[in-house]
Amino acid sequence: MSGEFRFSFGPWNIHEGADPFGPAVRDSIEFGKKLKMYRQLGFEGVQFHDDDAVPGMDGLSGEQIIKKAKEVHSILESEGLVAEFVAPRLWEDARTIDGAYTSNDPACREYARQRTHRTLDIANALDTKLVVLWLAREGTYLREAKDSKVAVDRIVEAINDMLAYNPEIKIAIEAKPNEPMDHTYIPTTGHAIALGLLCDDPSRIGANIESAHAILAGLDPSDEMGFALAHKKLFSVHLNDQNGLKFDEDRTFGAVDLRRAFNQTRILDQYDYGRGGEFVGLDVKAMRTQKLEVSTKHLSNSRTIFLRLVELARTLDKNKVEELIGQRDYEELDMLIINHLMGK
Ligand code: XUL
Ligand code: MN
Repeated sequence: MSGEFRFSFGPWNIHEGADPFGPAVRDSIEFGKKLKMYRQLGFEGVQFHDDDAVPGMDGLSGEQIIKKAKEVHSILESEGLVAEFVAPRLWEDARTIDGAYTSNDPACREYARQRTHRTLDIANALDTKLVVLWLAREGTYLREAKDSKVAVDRIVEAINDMLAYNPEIKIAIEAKPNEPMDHTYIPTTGHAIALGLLCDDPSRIGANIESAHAILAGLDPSDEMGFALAHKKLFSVHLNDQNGLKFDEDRTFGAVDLRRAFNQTRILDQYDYGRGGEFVGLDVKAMRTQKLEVSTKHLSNSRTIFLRLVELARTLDKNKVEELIGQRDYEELDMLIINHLMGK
């Protein structure tokens, strides 16, 4: 079964363990070394923030940025890897403190626009047509501080500008309800798809669904995926897990709630996710307690769990499921699923 899915992750998923309350606990692994780990871990797709590919890009000219991104593309080729997507990192610069596209300050919005153009140049140099938009600070801590109607208009304007800048790119919006903001303007997949309908070419706007983000919105990730699949909008996924409504934990896929993970693999497999070239993307972090030499297990374990759950989805007795649905015996259906997950 393995081999039907292509897997991806971003270099930030191998990290040093810093959190808001404490510094790094592991040494950094140099970018080139991380790329060498991809194939060994069973991955062929690399997800990028723009400055993962071109660090310090705000201090470089447009030409310098493209040159550096092309160098990264050559390294990818030599490692047998491809870039899945590039995402503008619009939440660290001082000019994005109050949001990027939705900032109240026109000079800050202009910075975001220019930075996004460079992101698209990088995507082009890395030979990917997919751009992910995690709209990190497009929200508020204080409802009265920004106008939510104007904010949506401004995000639409920014997306239209991207669509016009490169007529070939597709944009996957990664919805998240909170963190770093109290509330964001695009909290769920439904919001992302509806936002796309306001844009100049809705066919080029879809979603990147992260399991943890859906859970933080109080939703079931597999239902979010079903919604996107029904709209033909599931451009990518960020599989991981999450223990309740707290900070974004980015746990190993399936490590918290195996059944919830099973339902995600089941719907993805059932509706041929990946056949159109989509990657099974992971956005997982090693626990802070993990020692450096074993700090990539969360990635290979997530992949293994995904593939085992695909097998379980395929070996589930479908006739029995249909029969129990017909009888409306959902208690027995519940037991069937539990038994199946327990190997009984
Ligand atoms: C944030 C998050 C990001 C995006 C890419 O919660 O998931 O890493 O996936 O910008
Ligand atoms: Mn993510």
